[in-house]
Amino acid sequence: MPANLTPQYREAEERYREAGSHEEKMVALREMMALLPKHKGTEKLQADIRRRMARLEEEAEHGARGGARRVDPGHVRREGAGQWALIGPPNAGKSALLGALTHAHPEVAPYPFTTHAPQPGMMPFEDVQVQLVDTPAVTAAHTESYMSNLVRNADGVLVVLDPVADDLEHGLADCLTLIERARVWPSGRPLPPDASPLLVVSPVYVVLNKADLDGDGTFAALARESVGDGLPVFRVSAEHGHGLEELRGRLFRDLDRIRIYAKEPGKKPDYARPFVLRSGATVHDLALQVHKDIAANLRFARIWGHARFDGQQVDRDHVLADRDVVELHACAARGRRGTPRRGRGGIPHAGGRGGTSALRP
Ligand SMILES: Nc1nc2c(ncn2[C@@H]2O[C@H](COP(=O)(O)OP(=O)(O)OP(=O)(O)O)[C@@H](O)[C@H]2O)c(=O)[nH]1
Ligand SMILES: [Mg+2]
Repeated sequence: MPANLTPQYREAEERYREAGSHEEKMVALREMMALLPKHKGTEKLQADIRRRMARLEEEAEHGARGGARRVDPGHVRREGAGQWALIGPPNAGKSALLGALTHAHPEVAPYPFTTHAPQPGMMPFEDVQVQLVDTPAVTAAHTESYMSNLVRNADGVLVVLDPVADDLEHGLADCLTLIERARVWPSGRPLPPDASPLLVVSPVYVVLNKADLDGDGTFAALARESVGDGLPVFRVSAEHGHGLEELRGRLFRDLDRIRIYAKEPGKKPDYARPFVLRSGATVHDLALQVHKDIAANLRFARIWGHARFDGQQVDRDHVLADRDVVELHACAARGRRGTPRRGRGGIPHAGGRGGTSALRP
């Protein structure tokens, strides 16, 4: 079957060929995947792109095979339910916010340009964890070259500002320029009909930090006017805790993920380690995350939660809802002598896919 590749796909492929850095290659591969028509004729190509992405990911972590360890300063391995990039002008409190929301201990100091490299931290929320990445300051004079890819690769962007600072408007403008350069379109703004297919639509929020220094919210009100429409604004104090709980909830919910608790027949659900899937995921998507053999041999599932009744039998295309409990039933795989082996019916406990594509918290 012909692949019918579009000119935009060819352009992304060209960018991949010309990419100098690891991150540029990764961005180009993601674009190729997004632009690739999804049908039978492109299945091999899809698998090939996925393989190349996995290899790049592996190299970023452990260095090219047989070669020297190759560290990409802008690469942060994705972990947990999703990744938010914290960007902003110097001294706004990005590191203080990372420290307040996660178990990380970044350096926080009363002078600019304290943070020199991206630093991740895991934010607990209910029974999952969301990854936040603190980054070096963004200014018109200097922004690390990898920032654009870091912003594009994240699932969401937090622009952290100090509303009491004199140059709030410049700080905001510099961050918006970076977001535009990264070809990220804020999900709160309507996408123009002639938008480039290469744009990535992600939530972009403005966090007005240091609310404790702005008691009656006068500065925050002025800042909101500068921010304009389509960018939700949160008022917090990283150091005093104000507004952090609301932000924490939004940082998970707005990733548009669902949590699924797997159970084996006759046993209790595993509430400790939910599988995290994209909203709209089906029983088959869950099975793929649990184990490819289970996905291949899936017969049906039983659902507790948003089903019509507890233990309802559903097929592979059933769309799951947040906090469903699911029991997967796979049929017997054929043994060597042609006799069907007994299917396991249940779910191997630690069967979540490894690597970056798994959304296991
Ligand atoms: N009053 C108050 N001060 C804060 C708050 N959050 C951070 N700060 C202070 O602001 C200063 C800068 O904080 P950082 O977290 O280092 O800021 P940053 O944005 O990471 O700065 P760079 O790494 O230099 O870009 C420090 O003196 C913090 O103590 C807050 O909520 N309230
Ligand atoms: Mg910092």
